[in-house]
Amino acid sequence: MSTAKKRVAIIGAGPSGTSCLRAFKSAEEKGAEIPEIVCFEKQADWGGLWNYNWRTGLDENGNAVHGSMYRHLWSNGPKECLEFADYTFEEHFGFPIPSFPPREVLQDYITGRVNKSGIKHWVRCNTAVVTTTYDDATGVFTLTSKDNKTKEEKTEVFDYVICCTGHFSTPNVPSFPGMESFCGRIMHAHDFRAAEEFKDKDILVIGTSYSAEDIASQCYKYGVKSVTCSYRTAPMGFHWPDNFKTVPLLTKIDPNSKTCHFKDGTSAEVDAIILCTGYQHYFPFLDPSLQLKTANRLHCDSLHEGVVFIDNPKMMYIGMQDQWFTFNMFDAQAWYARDMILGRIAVPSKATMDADWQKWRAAEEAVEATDEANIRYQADYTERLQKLTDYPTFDIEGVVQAFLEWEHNKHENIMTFRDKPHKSLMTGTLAPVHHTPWLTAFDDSIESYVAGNKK
Ligand code: FAD
Ligand code: NA0
Repeated sequence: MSTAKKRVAIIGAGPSGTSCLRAFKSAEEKGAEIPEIVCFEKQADWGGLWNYNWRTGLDENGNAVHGSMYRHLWSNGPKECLEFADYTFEEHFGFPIPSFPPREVLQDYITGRVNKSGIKHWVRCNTAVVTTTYDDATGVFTLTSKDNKTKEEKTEVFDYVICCTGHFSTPNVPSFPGMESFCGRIMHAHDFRAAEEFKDKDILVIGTSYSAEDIASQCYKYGVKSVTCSYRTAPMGFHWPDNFKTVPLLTKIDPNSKTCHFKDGTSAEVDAIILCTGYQHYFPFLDPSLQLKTANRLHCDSLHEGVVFIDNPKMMYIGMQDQWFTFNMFDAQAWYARDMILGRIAVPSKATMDADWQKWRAAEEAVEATDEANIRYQADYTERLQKLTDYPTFDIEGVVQAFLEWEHNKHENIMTFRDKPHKSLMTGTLAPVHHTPWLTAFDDSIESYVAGNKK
């Protein structure tokens, strides 16, 4: 059956959305007839949260700022673990570059692949999806979007919707007794933009995952006086510099003061509290019956193969998992979603999807609480999907080994792991060592990072 007249809405043009665009373009380049694609992006350009925005709170149009990205961010994992199998860093830049690129370099890489395909006309920038409903009788979605510039709304009909809006945008903000009269600054990681404001300050970081780890490290790099790291479940376990201390959870703050008390009876005076307490999956632009409700986990609730919304298989989600694998996992998911839409993969019955979902949930729950076991679970998932489509095969076990090497380097020295080179699983090239150690490298520009490493 021809799919030429079908219409697919992709919501969001970040890494997940651009993976979908690339997947459809790749099928077209190989001679397939593809549906009409419309990708809605509420920001002024594509790139998702890699498209840095200095704003916090509301944007220039009065909408919640999407980005949680900060100015001096350098990749937390080796670029070799997220490299696209169909577009290598070496192909993009023309020569090998080091392993932990700053934000701007990764943005250039993500958008470079899709720019090359000439498909930007599929993307409507500055256009936010405001509502999406599904009609069982007609079997189509009605989607309303709003042009941020003209404020005009447009309602259209689509056969499929792929939600690619990310899930690190709407903060999870717990409250602790005494916050209301704390005499310093309280912020969530979502609003952190640069570490300079914390130079010579005493800060309290709550949380133990990537935001906590990296924001604490950034503040050290930019001259913080002290960092107190507070954990709920377990400490981060790194060898931190001497001006760090680790304490259990914050219990209360003395009234009208900067004195914070912790579960072990200790206290600290701090100038700022940075809540690195994660994010919520939040899709207010979808009818409640289409909304994914899940925690940040490896096997999301309600999604067949982590992609297809079981209650309505024409609704799909990309990139909703807790993430070790990122860009190449989004690709594997996008190729899978595309092939379901093109009819190359049959949509299983609801009973089959439910049974399958239970199986992978049981497997997820049986995963040992170690980084290696979690990485392997996501590696197996990515490999399973990748084998179902024509997405180029790559050495996924090699990626696992690179992650383990990276974990080892972090535990050896959390301030120097970014100075270590990793080997590309796509080209076999060992990355050059960056010209300046991360801790003393204050130029995050693409010129310094890329051209500065050209031999
Ligand atoms: P996003 O990048 O968030 O993109 C979603 C897009 O959807 C945005 O452009 C947004 O404007 C758009 N959108 C949202 N709502 C609407 C709407 N209603 N209508 C239209 N458009 C909409 N991963 C790594 O691999 N390495 C890293 O170093 C790394 N660092 C990170 C640092 C931070 C601070 C955060 C928060 C995450 C980081 N990640 C990192 C993980 C990150 O999730 C992925 O790299 C990636 O950005 C996810 O892509 P996405 O397209 O799913 O979501
Ligand atoms: P993230 O660190 O923002 O990474 C998102 C953390 O919050 C957990 O430690 C959890 O503790 C804690 N927490 C939640 N509620 C709490 C509460 N009420 N009290 C105390 N602690 C609480 O979020 P999560 O979800 O990983 O951790 C939540 C993404 O951002 C990651 O995918 C990462 O890739 C990305 N990121 C990357 C970088 C870089 O690349 C930097 C920042 C963020 P507990 O007790 O549940 O363990 C450099």
